[in-house]
Amino acid sequence: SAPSVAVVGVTGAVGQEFLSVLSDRDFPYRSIKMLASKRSAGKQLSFQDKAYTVEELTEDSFDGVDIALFSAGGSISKKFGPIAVEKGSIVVDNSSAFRMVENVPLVIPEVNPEAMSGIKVGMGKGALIANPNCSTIICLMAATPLHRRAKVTRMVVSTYQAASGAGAAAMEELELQTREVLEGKPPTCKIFSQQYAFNLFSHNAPVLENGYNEEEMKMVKETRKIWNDKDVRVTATCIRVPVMRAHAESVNLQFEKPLDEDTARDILKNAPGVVVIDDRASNHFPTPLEVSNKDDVAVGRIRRDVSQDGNHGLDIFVCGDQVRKGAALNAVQIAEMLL
Ligand code: 11C
Repeated sequence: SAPSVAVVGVTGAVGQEFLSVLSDRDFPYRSIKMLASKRSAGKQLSFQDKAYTVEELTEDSFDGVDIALFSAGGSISKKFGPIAVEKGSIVVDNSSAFRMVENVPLVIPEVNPEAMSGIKVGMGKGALIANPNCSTIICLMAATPLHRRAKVTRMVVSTYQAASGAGAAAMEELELQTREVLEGKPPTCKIFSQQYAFNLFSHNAPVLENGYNEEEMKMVKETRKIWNDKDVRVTATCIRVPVMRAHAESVNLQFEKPLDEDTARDILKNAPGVVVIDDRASNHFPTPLEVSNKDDVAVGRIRRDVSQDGNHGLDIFVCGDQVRKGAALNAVQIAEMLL
């Protein structure tokens, strides 16, 4: 029979998107629990024409739950993920809590579905599967088909990340600040420490001892784990830009084998979950607005890197909906593979 599902963090930006994606994809379920913090408990939600009351997340929430989709932050995942697994649930976790833990699969279904082989609803025990960071997912959706053909040896990423990556409150802050600045008022800075509207700044994740911030090091480490390639060299610079919900990334690739730009374009045109927008004549390439609320990641600006010898380097520009493919859609695709 269809699985029983729980959505943890259902009132957040990704939690709400879980519901839209489950509905859009007609995900089969026999029951669905809406879970959130005490603060949100009691709120009414409507899902597929049925009314639900948000329940407080507790240690007893997972009795009889087959699949638990978590997006309530790392500390909630750390506390309740193992409890859910203990109760026999398969947890698909959107936080960074378990991504780099050995034996926890870190999965992009189009890229490394084999990492979760054998994990299925009905196997008689719980399990944890981690959803990668949104910037990693969006980058690897485009880079992987090229990597499979010509083997990436080095990747240099620069991101332009949207407000949604920092949650619903950051999106509200961007909107509010935009109005305030236009009205000549001082911007309200609550989520971010500096003005966001009409500005951009280095990603708000903590800066580490090596000078990289956590978001950048996630791209480095997660790529190695997902590609199962500890030698691939990755560097990233992550920037927050005043865009509402889709991330953009400039990705420079260096290959072991030659790969010309026409072949790369053809490979990307045939890649699942990817669309190519690469119209040089009209200067039309992917934009965050065009991919917002879309499932596919868009790639364009596909060109030979003139700083590298022969056809051993390419530059591409990628945009993807951070809330959708970067989070909720990827997690629901993982859940589909559990059935
Ligand atoms: C952002 N990627 O866009 C981040 C937020 O590890 O899941 C998500 C952090 C994570 O700001």
